[in-house]
Amino acid sequence: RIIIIGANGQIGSELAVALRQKFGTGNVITSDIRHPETLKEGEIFETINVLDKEALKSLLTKHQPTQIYLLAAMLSATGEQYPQKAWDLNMNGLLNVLDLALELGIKKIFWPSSIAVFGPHSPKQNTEQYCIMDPNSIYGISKLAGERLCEYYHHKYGLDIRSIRYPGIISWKTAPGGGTTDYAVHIFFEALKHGKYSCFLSAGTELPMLYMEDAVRGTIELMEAPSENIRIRSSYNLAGISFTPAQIAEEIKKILPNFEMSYVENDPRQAIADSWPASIDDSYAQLDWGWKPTFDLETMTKDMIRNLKTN
Ligand code: VAH
Repeated sequence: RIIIIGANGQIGSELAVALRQKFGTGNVITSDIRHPETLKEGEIFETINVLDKEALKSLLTKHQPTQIYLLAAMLSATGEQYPQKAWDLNMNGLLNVLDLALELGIKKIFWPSSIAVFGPHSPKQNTEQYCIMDPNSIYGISKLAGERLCEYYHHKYGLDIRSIRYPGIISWKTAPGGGTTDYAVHIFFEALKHGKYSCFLSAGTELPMLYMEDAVRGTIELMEAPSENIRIRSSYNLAGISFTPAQIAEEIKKILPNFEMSYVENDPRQAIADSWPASIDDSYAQLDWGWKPTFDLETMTKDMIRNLKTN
């Protein structure tokens, strides 16, 4: 039995689909702070605020999950508008889950970190698993602190918690909320709706990205791997596709020749993006649990446009 906390979000909503397919709809409980608009036959949803530890304890006691996926968090751009709230949600939400998992004997936990844990002095290209990490966004700081907590709870209490440093995730089903990499999702919606997009990052801003299908598959592969193979108990680097706004615009133009791309200067998200790596070295994930991406920029672009046109 699995519970997903933060199931309405960009990643949570698609993990819910994949986990229901894998384990059966009745074995996956989705939860978030607000009830979703639609629920299909047999789907279980619980409204929960991950900061309300008592409510969370009764929810976990009621459903007795063997796995928790904690996807509730405030992302980088919104975090810079409400730093105290971002720290509170990202840190105390995680602490509540870690402590309750210990108290209730819940075996396995997934918690997402991010390439946002790297900062201005981290290597920019092929950023290694272990290197200088000086994040300067509150989101990145909370994710770095969260990684340290996860590793600590594993070594001190034997908690089987697993984590991935997600790149920017690109998907068409649920729009992301408040991220710096969201341009790479918005561009597709705008290209199809208006034939043009005004990008809030500069043309040459290269960032590590990952298509949602690869992200969901990789997450479940990590969670299914034998515990003894998992050497990294902070969070695994994971690489997908690195590209710039100019490169993805060119790829879209191959399918929509009239698409027009323009750029907005001085958006606050530019400084966040400039502090992050351009590409990631994910050799530990490849070695420990056989990770490899399947989508490249061309196949992702085709798949995004095909799905947005038909859904
Ligand atoms: C964000 N999409 O932009 C998230 C992610 C690496 C980026 O953490 O904040």
